[in-house]
Amino acid sequence: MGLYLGIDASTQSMKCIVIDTVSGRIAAESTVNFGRDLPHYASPNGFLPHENPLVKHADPLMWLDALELVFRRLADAGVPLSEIQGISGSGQQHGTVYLKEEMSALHPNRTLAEQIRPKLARRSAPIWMDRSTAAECRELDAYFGKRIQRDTGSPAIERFSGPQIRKFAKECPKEYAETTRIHLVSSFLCSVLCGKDAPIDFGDGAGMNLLNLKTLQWDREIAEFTAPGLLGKLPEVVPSSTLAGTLDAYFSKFGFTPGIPVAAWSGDNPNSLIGVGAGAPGNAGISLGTSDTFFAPMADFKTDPAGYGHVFGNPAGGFMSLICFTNGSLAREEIRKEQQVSWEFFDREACRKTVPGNGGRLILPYFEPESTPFLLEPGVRRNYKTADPAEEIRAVLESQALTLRLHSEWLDEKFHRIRVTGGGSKSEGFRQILADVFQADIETISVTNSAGLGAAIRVAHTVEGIPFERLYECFCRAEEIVKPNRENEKCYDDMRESLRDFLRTIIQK
Ligand code: XUL
Repeated sequence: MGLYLGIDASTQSMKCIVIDTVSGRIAAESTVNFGRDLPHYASPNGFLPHENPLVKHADPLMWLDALELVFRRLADAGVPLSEIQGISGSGQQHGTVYLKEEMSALHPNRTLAEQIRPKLARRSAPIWMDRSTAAECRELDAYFGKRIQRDTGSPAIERFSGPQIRKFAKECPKEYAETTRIHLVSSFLCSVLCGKDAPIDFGDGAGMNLLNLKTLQWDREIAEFTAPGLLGKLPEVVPSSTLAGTLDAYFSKFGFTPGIPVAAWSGDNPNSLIGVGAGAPGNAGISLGTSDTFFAPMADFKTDPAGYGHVFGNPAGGFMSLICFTNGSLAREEIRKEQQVSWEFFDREACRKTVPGNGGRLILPYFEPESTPFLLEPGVRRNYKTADPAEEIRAVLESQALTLRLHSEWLDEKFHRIRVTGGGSKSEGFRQILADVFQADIETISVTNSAGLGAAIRVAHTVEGIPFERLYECFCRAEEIVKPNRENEKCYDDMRESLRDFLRTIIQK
């Protein structure tokens, strides 16, 4: 028992969280924001500027500098890093890093960026926000049809890794041929910690359109079609609770004990599932961030007939679903500004002074192209003509909650408890709407960095065999619980029908 470190390498920041399995407390946290702390990378939002708005790449050296800085901050804060007993991490999903030399033991006197730079076969890494691979997705669709989704858990999707790799192989065949290893963000950073090549776990590997979820092996045929010789360039794929290696001696400069275990990293969504304490079937998580996501463990492997939901490996065993709604807080914030109201207005006026059902008002507020439902043309559509600001805000919250419910119904599961995180979860009024729409308890937890916490919990579980349930008890206890109001069930059942009809009028897919 002791201290375990979870690292969260997200789109805009690198964060650390240290848990203490003896006291059951969070022992320390530290953050590096790419825009604020590493401005020379010119990536205020985590990606490099590009003339084509569909291209979103990041500089992997920025992540390495951030890793050094976030460790330095932990050490400077007096955290006893020599007592850390194991490390794991979480990476933004789908991004790919291309290496032409094997990852090897680190040199103590050169920075990580200095020594990894010559190993990069491609100076930048496409990330999940990249939307420039539509042609490659259609090629995969044309060749494999429905098999891509049936076997990998997701249809060919622009932000996924396989189409990114195919595009690179087509456009830069020489650099692709020189590439000997292709990592995800998660397995790349894990390899750096270990000073040797690390595996990809089932959680993050499933976000590539390359992992066959029926065999839990790379799909030979899909890999070969994606890019020539790709199978030989992919790391091994393993269950999440696997030791990837041990900590390279390089990190003793921050005070870590070299040789401590490093557990395989995973993607941010699989880690968050664990970090909100929802790894067992019957639970679900909703993250209300810039985008909203709905994720839940799956009792059995199945795919979304509508093609929106994804299936990833659940780090606690089996599978999990993930559904991503691009216009989450993004839309809430735009409508808030349009109505010239404050966030406090949401709870005080919009939720208290209006009634559930809101006269049947529904709004589809898409300010960016939406992934669920798939819509390339942004636009705000309403089924009503008039609404005062409070009714307008309630319409957004109810429509978003109903959309979350509608697009999670393919899971065919009654959720009794849903853990919510992210900025949007601060509104009690929104939580009540979610409780009534799902007829489930809506719970918040105190830790905001659920991905980092999930990684710390996973390594404690992997190294010491502490059961997940015991770790959830310590670190993921519910802070506030909002109970559903049964009287509102019928009204939201009816509105769900109207929403489905309304969506049918605008769907392009
Ligand atoms: C999930 C997805 C994002 C990224 C970045 O499919 O694209 O959630 O993992 O957070």
